Amino acid sequence: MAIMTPPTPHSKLKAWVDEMARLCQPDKIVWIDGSEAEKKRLEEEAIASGEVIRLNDKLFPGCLYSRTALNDVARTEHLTYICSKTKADVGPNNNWMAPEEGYRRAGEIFKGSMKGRTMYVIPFSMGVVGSPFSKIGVELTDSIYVVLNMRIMTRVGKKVLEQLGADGEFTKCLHGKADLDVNKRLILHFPEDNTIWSVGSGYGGNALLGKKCLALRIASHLARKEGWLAEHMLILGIEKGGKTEYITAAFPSACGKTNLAMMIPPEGLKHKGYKIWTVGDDIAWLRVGPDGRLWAMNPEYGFFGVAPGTNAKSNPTALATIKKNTIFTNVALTKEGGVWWEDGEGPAPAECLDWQGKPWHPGMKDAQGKAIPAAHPNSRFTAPASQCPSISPEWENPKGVPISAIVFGGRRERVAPLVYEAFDWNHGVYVGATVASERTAAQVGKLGEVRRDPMAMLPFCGYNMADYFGHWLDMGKRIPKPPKIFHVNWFRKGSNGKFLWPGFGDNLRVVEWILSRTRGEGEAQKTPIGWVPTPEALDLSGLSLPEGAMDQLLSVDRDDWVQEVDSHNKYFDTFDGRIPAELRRQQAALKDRLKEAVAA
Ligand code: SAT
Ligand code: MN
Repeated sequence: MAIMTPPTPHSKLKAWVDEMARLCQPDKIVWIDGSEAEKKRLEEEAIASGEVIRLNDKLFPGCLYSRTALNDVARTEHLTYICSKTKADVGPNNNWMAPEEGYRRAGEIFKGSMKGRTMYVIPFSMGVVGSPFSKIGVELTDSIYVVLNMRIMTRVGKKVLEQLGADGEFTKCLHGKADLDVNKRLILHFPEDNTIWSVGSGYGGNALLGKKCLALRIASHLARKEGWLAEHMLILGIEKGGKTEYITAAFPSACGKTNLAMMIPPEGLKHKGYKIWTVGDDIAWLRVGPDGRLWAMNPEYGFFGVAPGTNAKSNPTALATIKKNTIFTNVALTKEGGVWWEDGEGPAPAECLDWQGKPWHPGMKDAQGKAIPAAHPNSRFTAPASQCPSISPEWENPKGVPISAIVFGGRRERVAPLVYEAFDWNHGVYVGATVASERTAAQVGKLGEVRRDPMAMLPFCGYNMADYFGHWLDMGKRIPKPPKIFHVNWFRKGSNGKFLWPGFGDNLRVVEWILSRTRGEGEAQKTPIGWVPTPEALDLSGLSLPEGAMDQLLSVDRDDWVQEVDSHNKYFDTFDGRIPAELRRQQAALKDRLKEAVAA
């Protein structure tokens, strides 16, 4: 085995790399330093091996194109486990495997799996290197694609090793492609050992271990221990009149977090002079600041966004961000060496190669007569956050930004109104704990199926969600000046089956109301479920909605909600008596309010 002298005095790190190399038996070990020269070398190697293709440098300077294996296109939640000591510790929201069994089963797959391959050692920091709020991980991987993506999504290399010093704490992350066989795929988290083992997948959330695995599953566990919150949230700054206020928002995967984080004010509100600043689009780490407010930081360094649906209307900021130095995965490849996806820019190319590498032309149908998409619905771009035209000047502030409002949301055709405000922190935790959403292409499974996705963390909470709700309730006691909590639903449909709300930039109208409420302004009416804007409270200038749309959007249907509130209790029942009493109390209080409202 070719041995490069490890560029670190950290003996535990070196010993662990040695041990993992003995297990996986790579031909070579390469320590990632994060330099430009290294990037060039890796890209050339990956192009030579056919793992990636360079796009036309005139159209897409510095961009790469990649395809995953056909069975490896989304997170595989059914193969994702939390390996804590007991099953009760991980709850019904996670798959559980005993730690010894996890190491044994994955170990068998890892064994010798890097023969003939290189093992890359990627020291990475989630958060600004050196911030007391950041966490360091080291990922070992046999995938150059993973290395190239991690270089965009996290801060990597020499500076991280320097920060780690001789004995710093780090999360041990082992990743291997093995045979990319779904039957030999496991994504395992060992919170008690601060360790992640992922084998058999090369896809984003399964393989870029800094993201969902560390920054959410392991971090949520650490956050509970250390008294903070690791959340599946975007962070957004809204500037007006020289003052910037910040909100976070938690939506399930592929429900528009990236679009909201990069939104452009709609024409009708232009005269107000808003400027939107992007701090993060997927993950927020939140802590109580010395001023008693909640402060949020984005632990990531790039965006891993859904490509289909990204166009000059939906998200011009994202389009500008991905013009250069971006990796495209599972989109369509055009003859000119460019990329295309459904609902993207311009008409479909007359011919191209689809995400599987097969010739494609518009109008192609499968055996069932269903349109064959050129790009996979969960195809992605990986782009440096620094390239985003709306990136906040504060995005690398090691302290984060102060949060005025927390927004929860899901994708629901019915039931949930466009927006409502929780009565207080504990009620807000209840609202977050009972979020439901229709399944999207970001997870393997049945599209459209409604599932509870509390705080958009269902697939990402590294421990029993009942205890997680308890932690949220606890945090409320520790934040002297808590942000207000809201719920939004951009996806409500009218009786004609069409979306009622235009979404995208027009969402600023809702955000504007949310911020006004945090300042004690903004008109609202009290409903059983929370404060809902009065019909005049949202500034709709320049927006023409169909007759009656606003009433439908803001309506709280009692029958729907009576059913909804019963299903909350059934959901809570799945936690074997571990649900905090306060949430049961909230459920009963909501039920009472609904009864009173019916009687009134
Ligand atoms: O694939 S990822 O998990 O990184 C993206 C997502 O599902 O949110
Ligand atoms: Mn996400």
